[in-house]
Amino acid sequence: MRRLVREGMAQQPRQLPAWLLYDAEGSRLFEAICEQPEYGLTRTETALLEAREPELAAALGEGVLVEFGAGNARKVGPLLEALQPPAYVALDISADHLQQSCVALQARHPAVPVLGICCDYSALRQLPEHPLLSGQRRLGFYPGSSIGNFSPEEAEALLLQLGQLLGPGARLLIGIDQPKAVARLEAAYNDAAGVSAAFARNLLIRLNRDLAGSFNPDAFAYSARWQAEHSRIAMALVSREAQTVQLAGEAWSFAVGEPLITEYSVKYDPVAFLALAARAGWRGAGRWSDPADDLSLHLLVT
Ligand code: AVJ
Repeated sequence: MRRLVREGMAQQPRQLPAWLLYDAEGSRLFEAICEQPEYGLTRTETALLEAREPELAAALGEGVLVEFGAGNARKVGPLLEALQPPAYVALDISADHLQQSCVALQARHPAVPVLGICCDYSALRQLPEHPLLSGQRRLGFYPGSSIGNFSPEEAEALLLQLGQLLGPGARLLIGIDQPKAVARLEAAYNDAAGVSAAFARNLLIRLNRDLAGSFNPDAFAYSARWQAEHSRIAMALVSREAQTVQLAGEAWSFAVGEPLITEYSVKYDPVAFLALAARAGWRGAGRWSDPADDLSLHLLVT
């Protein structure tokens, strides 16, 4: 963490890995974002999963279900009911959150063995050995457009790696948010209640705690802007003044107006996403969309 933070702070513009946003408080704030009226992604995708559950389950077929970045694991319910997989594996960076999610999910679906693995899934090369996983085909579930946190180059490398982790016969059901009206996009990442801003500022609080930082969160203004040339929302904390901050044993100075990028959220139209997936060895085998065509669920096969 110390090394990644130093590398990110030395970049121009400064940018920290998005998974750092998800300490216990960050995970709680992200769930609150999902309930804001401006942030429709979670509601829309959940409704789509529920409405298309029989088709999605039939298209996925048999295998152990592996979810990347499971969070509260509230989206996988319909698939678990329809598929009754030999096991469900939840991967997430936030340990306490993951534990609670798995316990709650196991109670709701007693017939499916639930395994939780706390990790940065983008750095995971293989699943640990486990009797429930050996000799089983693996189905990936990667909802929420979380892959949008990665640059297109990183996303391509990640899809390649997920294919290797899932192994022969792998299938991947992935949720992708699409470009839409700029006003809607910017409002989704800067809600009126200020939850998105609190989520970003919580990163500074986390760094103060975990890496002996001296950030004053109030000395940074939150900004979420659509960057059309990159088809992404850029979320940043912008220094309100010239200031120097201690972090990880070093001093970092910010000019007035200098941003610290907290995350990007890249949006892909279906054609662009399938081209990216193809470069990583995946073929599109199905696409489901909501009535407004705001987002897609893509089924990828190897
Ligand atoms: C979890 C990456 C999908 O980009 O929409 C939402 C993160 N950050 N609001 C997104 C997020 C602020 C979210 N992902």
